Amino acid sequence: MREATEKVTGNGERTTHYRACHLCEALCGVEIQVEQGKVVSIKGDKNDPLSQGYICPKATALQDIHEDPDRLRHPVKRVGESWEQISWDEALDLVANNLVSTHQNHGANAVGAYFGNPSIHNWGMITHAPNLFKMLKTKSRFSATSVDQLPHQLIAYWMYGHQLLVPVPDIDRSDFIVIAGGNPMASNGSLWTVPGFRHRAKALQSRGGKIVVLDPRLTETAEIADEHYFVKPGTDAWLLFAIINVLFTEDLVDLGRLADHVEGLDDIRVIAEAFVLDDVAEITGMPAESIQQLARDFAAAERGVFYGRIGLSTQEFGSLCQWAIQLLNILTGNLDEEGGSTFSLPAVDPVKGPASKPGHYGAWHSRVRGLPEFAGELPCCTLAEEILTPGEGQIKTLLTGAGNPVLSTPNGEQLEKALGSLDFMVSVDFYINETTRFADVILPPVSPLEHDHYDLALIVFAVRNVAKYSEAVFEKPEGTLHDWEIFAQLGERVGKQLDAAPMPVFLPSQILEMGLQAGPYGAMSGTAKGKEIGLSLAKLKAHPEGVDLGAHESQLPERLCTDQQLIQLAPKELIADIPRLLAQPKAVHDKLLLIGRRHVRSNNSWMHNYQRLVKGKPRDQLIMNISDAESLGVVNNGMVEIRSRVGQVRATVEVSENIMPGVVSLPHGWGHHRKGTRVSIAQEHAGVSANDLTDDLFVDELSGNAALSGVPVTIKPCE
Ligand SMILES: Nc1nc2c(c(=O)[nH]1)N[C@H]1C(S)=C(S)[C@@H](COP(=O)(O)OP(=O)(O)OC[C@H]3O[C@@H](n4cnc5c(=O)[nH]c(N)nc54)[C@H](O)[C@@H]3O)O[C@H]1N2
Ligand SMILES: Nc1nc2c(c(=O)[nH]1)N[C@H]1C(S)=C(S)[C@@H](COP(=O)(O)OP(=O)(O)OC[C@H]3O[C@@H](n4cnc5c(=O)[nH]c(N)nc54)[C@H](O)[C@@H]3O)O[C@H]1N2
Ligand code: SF4
Ligand SMILES: [Mo]
Repeated sequence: MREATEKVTGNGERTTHYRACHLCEALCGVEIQVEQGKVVSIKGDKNDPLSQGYICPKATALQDIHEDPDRLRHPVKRVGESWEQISWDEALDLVANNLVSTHQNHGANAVGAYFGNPSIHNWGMITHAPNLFKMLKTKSRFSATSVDQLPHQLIAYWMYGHQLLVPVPDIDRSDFIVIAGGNPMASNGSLWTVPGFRHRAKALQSRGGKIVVLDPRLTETAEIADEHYFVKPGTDAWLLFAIINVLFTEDLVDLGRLADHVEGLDDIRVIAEAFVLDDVAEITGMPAESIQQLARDFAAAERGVFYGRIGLSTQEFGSLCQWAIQLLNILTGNLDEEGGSTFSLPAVDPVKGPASKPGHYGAWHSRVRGLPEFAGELPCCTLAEEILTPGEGQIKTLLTGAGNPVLSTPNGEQLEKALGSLDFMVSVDFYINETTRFADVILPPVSPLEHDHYDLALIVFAVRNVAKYSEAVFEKPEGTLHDWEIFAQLGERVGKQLDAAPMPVFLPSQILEMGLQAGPYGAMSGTAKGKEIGLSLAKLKAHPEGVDLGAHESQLPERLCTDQQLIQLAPKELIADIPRLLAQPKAVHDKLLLIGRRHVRSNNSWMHNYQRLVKGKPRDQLIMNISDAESLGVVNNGMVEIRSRVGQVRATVEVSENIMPGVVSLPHGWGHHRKGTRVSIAQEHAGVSANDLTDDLFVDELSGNAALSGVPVTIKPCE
């Protein structure tokens, strides 16, 4: 047993703090040393049961964010072009009054909200933001989900009955993994909490296992894989259904233990017949023999798993792709089996627990374009038009929390126009970034090291069941608020004015304690495991390195949330979407297709203000295949103009053989040249924003998820 804080006294006190890095989904355990109130080192924690000492270069940002002079420490109000520091009372009153007056004068839906990615890495926002929304009752809610994993959640909801029943590759026990549209060597894994992916992949390979990558770029993951195939952006659904077709025609379908727990198998067989190998080879660019061989190898693998990530969800057929991925694992008997595609059992269980939200689809539609809501949120590619289009329900006041949609959602320039036209905007964020600069008031929470932490969201996708509570490293300075306090106080103020019944406010740690006690490893659960382990906050505090709760175990059919606990193989909405895929134009047009990429020293739009992470050669080049460069007359390091339906940007070209002909790649999250921000280092490394090219009208129509991949662009060299 270790103390959360170990003190060594000498010339000045040195303390050691154990913590989970919350910056990305990998949740690495870190050991932070502090001397005289200053972080002096951040290292991987070897005793963390999940990450076992692994960290990436971004871990240092925990210190850099904390110390960044650009980080806001007090609420600010915009006065013309400048910002004025105001008190918390004034700020919270001003915000609450504006939220309430918009609500009263224009209706509940005139108050919009956008929540960004870090909001799910911040447990206080998860526990306390809903408080405010219960008061506001707006249907104009948006989040980074719909530029990301929405199709995964939708498919889980339709097939397994719950949006969070998303299985993950059981890499530590697998011997065959196909990775499509994911680059864990750069991203450290997503909807797959797999810290130290490299080490785990190596272990798999040294057990005799194999990794296959399907990606339009020869990525860092493809480089360490055993096989890599180029796939034309946006055509994966063809490929995946062709593999399913091979499984049926070659009699390789074997559902194993789950055979009696599925519905709709015949429908799948019929659908797959439309995907003929030779056609699919032409459409996707992957040779017919390779598709066939991959199907055979996958079916033959003892413990195999197909994984498809963001390159498959942020495309025109994102939902069909994620459906096909689940089908592949089920049809080969790999779902819910050791070394296959397995479900976690988190200590605070969002699936079977009392706060479970299975999801709902199409309960309402966006006002302007009629795209469906999912789980209470509308697709964020409709945010700008919902602000700009007059009529009842037009968004007049916007709340953003932990996000930067100007750089992270399609058609950023249009969104800028929209934000500039709002009656009122408030942002809960500690930076004046490309989005929050439009706010009238910014409410900054404490620094990440000034609050305690428990991961309530991403742990669902972890490769092992673990639980870890991190104490704050520093006490929060006087006169500052946690994210949860900001939302609790706004909820209280808004509730009072709207005459809503007050909500009881518990601390996040009290909510955690209740969740742990009632959860599958808690004494109150009444299960054998619960009695044996008796997980509680006190137990987590006694083990700051984290508590290991074991490898994933088979849980189906009991964990399913569908009627009669049957897996729905062929939901009607998905079947109805197949004709849209079959109508996809097959002709190769004269446009190049734009995709993105990630770099291990970056994280969406907000790791560019730390010198240690941006130093070195620029990383925002447009990668282009040699053959395209030759035919366009573009040279390496030359400047080009890239145009799409919505905009144009200029970028330097990196000519490469590691990208498919006809495809170009530009990372997102850059474009820090915009005026009025306060991110000084990022401004010196401005880059351009890929989302000034991505198109708000280019979506997966079924889910409404943005299609950020496969955007048609034209390119010409600059004079
Ligand atoms: N073209 C293209 N676009 C993409 C993607 C892509 O692959 N290609 N990826 C998409 C994906 S997957 C995502 S998730 C989105 C991300 O899009 P967003 O979530 O909108 O953007 P981020 O850059 O993550 O936002 C970071 C902001 O959160 C703030 N923040 C950080 N921590 C906290 C905190 O604890 N509290 C509060 N209140 N604020 C905090 C930071 O200060 C910063 O301003 O981008 C999407 N956009
Ligand atoms: N370093 C770093 N880590 C991060 C982030 C970051 O910005 N930087 N962001 C975090 C977030 S919010 C998320 S959601 C995750 C995302 O995690 P990943 O899904 O692993 O993200 P990417 O690295 O963008 O990998 C997507 C891959 O899809 C490929 N691709 C694009 N279009 C297609 C297509 O049509 N078909 C196929 N088959 N492949 C395609 C791209 O070439 C790319 O290699 O990463 C998280 N981790
Ligand atoms: S991979 Fe890096 S950023 Fe992600 S949790 Fe680990 S140390 Fe933090
Ligand atoms: Mo994301």
